Amino acid sequence: MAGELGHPEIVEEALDILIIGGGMGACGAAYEIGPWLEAAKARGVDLKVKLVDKAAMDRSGAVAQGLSAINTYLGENDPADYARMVSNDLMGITRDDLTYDLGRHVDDSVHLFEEWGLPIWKQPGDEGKPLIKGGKPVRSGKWQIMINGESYKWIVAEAAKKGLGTERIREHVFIVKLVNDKHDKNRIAGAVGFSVREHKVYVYTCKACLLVAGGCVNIFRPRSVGEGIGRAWYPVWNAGSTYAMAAEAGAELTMMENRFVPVRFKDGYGPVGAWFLLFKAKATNAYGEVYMETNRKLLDDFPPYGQAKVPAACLRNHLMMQEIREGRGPIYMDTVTALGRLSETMTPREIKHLEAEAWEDFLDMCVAQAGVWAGENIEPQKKNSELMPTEPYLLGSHSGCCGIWVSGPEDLGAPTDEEHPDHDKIPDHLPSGWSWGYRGMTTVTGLFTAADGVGASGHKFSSGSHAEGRIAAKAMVKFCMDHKDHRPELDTPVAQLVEEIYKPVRNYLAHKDDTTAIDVNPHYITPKMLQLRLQKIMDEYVAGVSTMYQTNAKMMQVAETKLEMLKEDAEKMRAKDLHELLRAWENHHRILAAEAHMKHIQFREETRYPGYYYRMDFNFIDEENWKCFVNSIYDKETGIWTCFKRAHVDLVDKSKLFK
Ligand code: SFD
Ligand code: AMP
Repeated sequence: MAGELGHPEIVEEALDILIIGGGMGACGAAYEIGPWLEAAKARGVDLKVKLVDKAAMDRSGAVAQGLSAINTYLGENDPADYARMVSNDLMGITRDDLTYDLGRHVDDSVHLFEEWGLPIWKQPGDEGKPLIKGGKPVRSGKWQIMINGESYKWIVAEAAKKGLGTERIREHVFIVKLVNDKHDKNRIAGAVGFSVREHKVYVYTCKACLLVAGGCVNIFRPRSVGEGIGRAWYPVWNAGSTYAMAAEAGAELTMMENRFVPVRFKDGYGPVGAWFLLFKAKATNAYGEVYMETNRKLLDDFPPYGQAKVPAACLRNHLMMQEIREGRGPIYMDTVTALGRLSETMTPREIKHLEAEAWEDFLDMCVAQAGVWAGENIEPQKKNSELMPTEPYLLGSHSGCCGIWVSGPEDLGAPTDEEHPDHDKIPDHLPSGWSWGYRGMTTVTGLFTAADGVGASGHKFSSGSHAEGRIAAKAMVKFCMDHKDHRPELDTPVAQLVEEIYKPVRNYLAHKDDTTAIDVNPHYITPKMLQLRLQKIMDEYVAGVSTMYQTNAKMMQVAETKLEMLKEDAEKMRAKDLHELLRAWENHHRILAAEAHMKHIQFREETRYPGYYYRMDFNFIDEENWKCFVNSIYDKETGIWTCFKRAHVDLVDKSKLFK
């Protein structure tokens, strides 16, 4: 019967624009798109839009718990300097066109957040004065500003809902796959998904689609075990949907070898930025030695990036990991010295306030860490806390740059100024293959992305993700106007799509009575077991925590075979209810994202990111052969990944970065 497990109701909807996700990128798009839709309407084109989120927008995505800082606010800084910083932190291989473009737009989103009610810390004397009116923010670092951000996502989602209208939003629907066009396999025609609350399958057709479903978490075995297993740094519900669905649709991915291994407060995954930047704390080995000083000479092994005035995050990790490898752990954040020094000139009342800020940093964005402090009797002014490099994460908006290759802005090119060392070598337009008309469009016609989806950039964080969603929304409306007579047609019959989605349910219903123990069955595997298997493979062979982030070609050969077998077994995943159906499809997405990661690491024969991963058979940076993008295309029919190089060009002079 329709509406029961195994008999979903089918809901079909014809749209012009589909937004997949409800996070920072999607909220940016939802807010921005309104006026452009009005402009289109004024020209006689009434565009139908829908936003679909697997969760509830008020608390979905990476900002769910809130944040205590906005890490990208330029203010007085120059966007070219921002592009330089991003390039430096990501070891020289980023797209200056994308980062510069983001840098010149991001502040507008921050000004909106403040207008919508987000409290942004101000310098003494400027309290209550908005940024836009010249209020000076409390900067933790050159690019970061402090906020009272527990309700950050609520505030941003409210504006998005108001902008788009709740009738154009559907929550609790997980998108499983994109569908290409019947008449053009390199064009998007729609997407399919299912409700995680009701037995309903949704089939959308669209001319343009914004795929902003975040990054990828839980492909590696996490450090948390047993009762803490759900604990991770990036949100566990970001399951690689962006990368997997784009790859299956035929989009070119870029820099999927990149990962982020954040250093975090141990066990709770609490943020370190405020401690390093605002409180000026230092990290030490077990003997109180500051490894950033004692191990500084190790930076010389990785020219030219080791000579940067600010060493990249992966290189900072590298110096820390040396201590762990050589047996001088645990690593500590020296909170005692930092707070002690700050409080030297303070009144007791001011000291109490400072201590409260230390707690608030966690309470605003990582409550679990405050729980660890409380549970372990840690008062940061009296006792230092352990730090630990975590398991790897795939993302394109935080301190990582994996993602999808997109079209850059049309109005930017290489600098023509005579002082640029390469001014006579670079054409005054973007390098070939960097821009094809619609900012944020992937190599699949009509498929756009933003935020964690856009590769080869990074350091956008929450504010930049929002801004990039806004940029994409505008480009999508333009695309729809330019293609207003196009009629998308799905390349697969709806009944077949529904059967594909419900396969895990069919596996369960067909075989559930073969055993008495529901989780043990010769014909199916539970999503949980399959996920554990994926994590074990990635952890042990593709540079997870158990090998201290080391791998080589031979290990990846093993991983390749094991992943192939895992993919075969994934077809046998069971779903005994909608929750497991969600988990099953998240796993499919995770496996593809993991496979892309592995294939790219395999292809890049160097160690571009020491401290994130080490190719022990090529344990050096090879500027001559590998200062280039590694891109890939996946063929969903054959299951074959093709990796290739794309030339890298610096559009902004990077010499200022080095000593
Ligand atoms: O401390 C589907 N981030 C920080 N940014 C800052 O500005 N300051 C900070 O302080 C930050 N830090 C931080 C951050 C994130 C996290 C988790 C922690 C700490 C603990 C980074 C930003 O949050 C991040 O850059 C942006 O949120 C990225 O935006 P976006 O849009 O790419 O992803 P999202 O917000 O996670 O949203 C994803 C959405 O997709 C939905 N979704 N919907 C339908 N179908 C599917 N298949 C789907 N799969 C996913 C999700 O529900 C969600 O709505 S700190 O470390 O530096
Ligand atoms: P995190 O809490 O590690 O996510 O960092 C928040 C922000 O601070 C990001 O913009 C980081 O790049 C930056 N950051 C963190 N630690 C350092 C550090 N030791 N030196 C410079 N920047 C840092």
